[in-house]
Amino acid sequence: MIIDEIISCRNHFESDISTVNSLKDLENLRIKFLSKNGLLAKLLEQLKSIPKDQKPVVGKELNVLKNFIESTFNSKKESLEINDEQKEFIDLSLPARNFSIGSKHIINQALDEIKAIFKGLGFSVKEGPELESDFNNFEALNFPSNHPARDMQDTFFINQKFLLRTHTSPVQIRIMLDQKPPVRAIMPGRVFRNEAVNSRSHCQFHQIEGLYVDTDVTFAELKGTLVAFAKEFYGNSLKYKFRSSFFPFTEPSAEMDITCFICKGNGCRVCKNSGWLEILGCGMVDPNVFASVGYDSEKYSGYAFGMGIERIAMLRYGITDIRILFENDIRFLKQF
Ligand code: 2NL
Repeated sequence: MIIDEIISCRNHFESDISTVNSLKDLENLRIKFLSKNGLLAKLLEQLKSIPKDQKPVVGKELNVLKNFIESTFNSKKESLEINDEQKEFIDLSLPARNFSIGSKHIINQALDEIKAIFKGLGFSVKEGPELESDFNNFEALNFPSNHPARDMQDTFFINQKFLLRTHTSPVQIRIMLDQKPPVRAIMPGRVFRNEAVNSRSHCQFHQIEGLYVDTDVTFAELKGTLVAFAKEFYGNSLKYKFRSSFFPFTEPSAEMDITCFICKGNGCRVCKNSGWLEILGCGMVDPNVFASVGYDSEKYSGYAFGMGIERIAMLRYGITDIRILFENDIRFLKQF
């Protein structure tokens, strides 16, 4: 019966068009139903052989089908064309989209500034591994075997012989084992301590150390170099003092204080009302250190110094919790 075929054609069309997602699919559908040899044309063709008395009814049904197919087809076509236009539409007059390139971490900013100053004073920059031997990290640096730093409590040991370096001094040992004096270099890098993490101390931080070895190097040169550095980094008007101190690897040893750059020496929360800030440790290289790298301490003398970078960055920006420096929270980092 032609009426059944009309119903089946409509169902067929409805199911086909529901899967159409592109203009190409739609064109295939048009060929199948609406072209000269399509399904609709074939049904219309059959009308000729329908008995006269049934023609008005069948003709009407065929007309309804034709209108349905054509209007559904056209509205589908329209919506696909709009989609297509939106996909392809590029407004060349729009300004370029902003994209964020991040910012340099304040630890690296401080490191870079300090490196630039010492390069200007004739120092080269040397780096070394974070995994070190007990010899380079402690033994060669005149740490007695019962020194508390050599305890598992204070140092991350990998095994009996290897550890995570607790300072950048092993880089100096490597250099001295590697070359004869004169040596004039600074060593920036990350170091590790086996400490509970809290707002004031962390199990990782950064240091810059410096070393100068030659004939006739004096404590006066050490002072001159560090004062030149401090004035360039903290400002020309600062006052400074050297206090005597102790390190296993230097003799004599000292710590350098400068007038607090927050309150200019009047006393504030940052300098704990003393007006002074400790910025580094230093001293003349201990003869035992020279002996362990094969330098003749009768012939050569040298100075060394070291400073913690987190401390410098925290003082500079009034940061009170060291942990924020290692969280890499973009909201913190992009302020600087
Ligand atoms: C500080 C103090 C210092 C050194 C580091 C050093 C290295 C060798 C020989 C002698 Cl190979 N000394 N380094 C000397 C004095 C002080 O660091 O407060 N650092 C954060």
